[in-house]
Order: sequence, then C-alpha cells, then structure tokens
Amino acid sequence: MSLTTTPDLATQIADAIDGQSIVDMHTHLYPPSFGTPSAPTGADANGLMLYGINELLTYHYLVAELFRVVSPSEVSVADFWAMDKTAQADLIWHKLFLDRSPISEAARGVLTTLQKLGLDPGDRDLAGYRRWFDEQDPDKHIDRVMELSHVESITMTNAVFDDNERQRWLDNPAVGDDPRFTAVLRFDPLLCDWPAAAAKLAEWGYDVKVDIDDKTVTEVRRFLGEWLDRTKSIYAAVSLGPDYRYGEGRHGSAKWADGNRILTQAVLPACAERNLPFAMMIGSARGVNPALRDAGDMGFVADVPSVTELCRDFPDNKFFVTMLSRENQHELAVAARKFGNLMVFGCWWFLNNPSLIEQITRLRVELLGVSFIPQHSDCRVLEQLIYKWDHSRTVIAKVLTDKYADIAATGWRIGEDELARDVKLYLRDNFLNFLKR
Ligand code: HDL
Ligand code: ZN
Repeated sequence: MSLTTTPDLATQIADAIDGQSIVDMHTHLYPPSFGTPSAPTGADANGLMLYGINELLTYHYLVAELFRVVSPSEVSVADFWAMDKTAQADLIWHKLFLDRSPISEAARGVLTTLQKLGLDPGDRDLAGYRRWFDEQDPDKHIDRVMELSHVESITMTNAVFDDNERQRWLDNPAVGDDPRFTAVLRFDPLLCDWPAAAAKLAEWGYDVKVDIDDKTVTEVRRFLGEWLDRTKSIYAAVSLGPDYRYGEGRHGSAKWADGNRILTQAVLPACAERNLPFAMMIGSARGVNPALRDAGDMGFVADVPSVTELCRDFPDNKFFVTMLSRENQHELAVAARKFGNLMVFGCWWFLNNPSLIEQITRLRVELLGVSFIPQHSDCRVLEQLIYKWDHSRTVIAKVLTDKYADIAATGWRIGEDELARDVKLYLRDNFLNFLKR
C-alpha cells in the first residue's frame, strides 16, 4: 500500500520507526560481566554496568543541573561527592524533581524511563522505585530494557587507558563476550596527551619514547593491534578537543604534531588493515569546571577542514564523525557530501535535545537524504536507552513525516516496504553497511 499524504502518513512513519530495531553505535553501557556497583547482591564497587534509579538520578547531566540550584553554603560540591549514591540521588530528586518541575531533557528522561518500565512517575515514590530496581536481576533487566527500547545491539566504549576497564580485559579475556554488546576501542590519551600515553605504554612493556621515532610508531601499532583484536572491536574511537587541528602548518596544528603522527602513522594504518572505521568525536572540552568531574566538561566550535583533509588524505580509511557544537553541523553535513568515506552520526551530548535533534536531522535529510546515522544514545546508565530512543524516535518521525509528505505532494508514490527500507537504513543498516564497506 502506498503512503498517503493524509495525517495517516504521520502514523505510518511513526509505526515504521517504532517497529524498526536499532543498532546503537555509541554508548557507555556494559554487560554484568564488567561488574555491577548497584546490584543488591554481589555488588562490585568499581563495576562498570550502571543501572537503577540511583544511577539514573545521579547521571552527570543532572549533577550539573543540581549545582545550578544549590548554593555552596547549602551543599558544597565536595560535600556532594562525599555522599553515597543514595544520598546524592535523594538530593537531586528533591531539588530538581520536587522543588522544581523536572522539565529539562535529562530530568524528563527519568520520568519517561519510569513510565515505560511500568512504574508511575505520578506517585513520586522514590523509595518504591528503589525497591523495584533492587528486585531486578541485572542480566534479565538488560533484556527487558532492550525490548522496551527496541535496541537490538549495544555498542560499548572500551577505554583502554582506564585502569579499571583495562584490568578487567586482562583478568578475563571473555569479559566482553556478551552477544548483546559489541566493543569499541577508545584511546583519547594516545592522540590528546601523548607524553602521558607514552609513559603508560612503556609501563605496559611497549618500547616507546615520548620523542616519537619509527620504533615507537611500530610499537604503538602493535599495541593497537593487540587491543583491537583482544576486544574484538568493531571500530576504534577518540574524542578530540575543539582546538584539534590536522594538517601541516595549519594554525594550531603544532600542538597536535605528536597526536597527528600517531594518528596518521599508527592508528589509521591499524584501522585500514582491519577495515575498521575510525570514529572522531570532536569538540569536547574536558574539565571546564573540574570540580564537577564528568559533569564539568562541555563543547566548543571545532574545525571541519581538519575532518575534510583527513578524509582526503586517507581515502582507504573510513571515518565516523560527530561534532559537539551546533554551529559545526551544517559544515559537517556538507563535508559528508564530499567524502563517501565520511559517515556523519548522532546528535551528541548537549545536542541530544528535541529542539536540536529536529534542527540537525532536518538539515541532514535535506543535504544527505538517507545516507547518514541520525542518532546514537550515548547512554551511561542502562535504562536511559528507553528514554533516549523514545524521545529521538519521536523527533526523527516528525522530520521524516514532513520530508515524505513533500515528495508525496509531487505525485511520487512509495510503498510501506520502501519506507521500512529507509528507516532500517537510518536506524541500523547505514552503520552496519559502513562497517563492511
Ligand atoms: O566522550 C564521550 O564519549 C562523551 O559522550 C562523554 O562520555 C560525555 O560525558 C557523555 O556522557 N555524553 O553524553
Ligand atoms: Zn560518549
């Protein structure tokens, strides 16, 4: 049956999007094998699988919002970090949900998540929510959350320079062997802080020098190969600051000389020989307010020409790129029109809000048609999959309804099967096809 231009079109598109399972290409989620600090039994204090209401309420997005409404005389940041998770969550609940309405995207997300899990946000029964989450078996809970969010595969972020994460892989090579999850090797220090990375690599037995020589390049490539293979990573990734510059003599590139030598002589060749994409997440300024820890980072405008020159100079590499500044989005989408080895993805971090997802998705559809990846969740807490994808699906459906109505108005007729094909490309196949490209 062909799509109609009546209001039914909105229903048909919403149904197609809701009915399509998603491959979530960037999250910070983990299976229980990485440890569960929140589990009622067998909790691993340094575990990496975060779930439950305490973790949902102490998400760093909400921590940042908390310190907009409490004064240091009431609660200092140091006091907050000294509290246990339950006390932190209680404070956030009172300040951002009860003393003020929870209408920010991160606060609303908690409500959507509770509702979709079958709990009633209207009860405002935090103790009751806690009891419910404590009854959940982490492993079965993952299945339930994936079913509710209609996510078929979760991509991890495996930060090899994080001692906690790295040791878990060394202690148990099978730690990542959960069919619901795939691994991504993440190594920001290698490009962003070469001296510190070199010291770690030397500690781990790699024959590297801060003053990069050919042996150092070879050893970094060996390191990458060993870890890409150990983790069975499906792509490699870094996040880069807004001041990242690639290109000889480019203003500001001197600071990145070591990082760019490691990138061009070790990282990209290691990815190319495995046909793995390299993801650059560009624009993140770490520690703008260090006292807030993960909540203290933000983003600034970054440099799109550095992206186009890398795509031009390395045609045998595949690049996933997302940028943190709204102001970079149009140039980045135009850059993707120039390079088939550039796949633009997601509305990252501070762009993951309905108003900006709509704006960015509209310009991407108009410039790139069906050839980009509209969203990733970036979840840090398991149940966020439910709200992040529910909220994004709604906005993506709104944009696509307008765009399919535009072509229907010309007399172009498409079948529901063609709509399903397009939606499947947006929500999983553009990603999976790019891995195989
Ligand atoms: O660097 C990244 O992968 C970012 O997504 C950070 O983890 C950030 O703190 C975040 O959680 N954004 O959603
Ligand atoms: Zn992330």
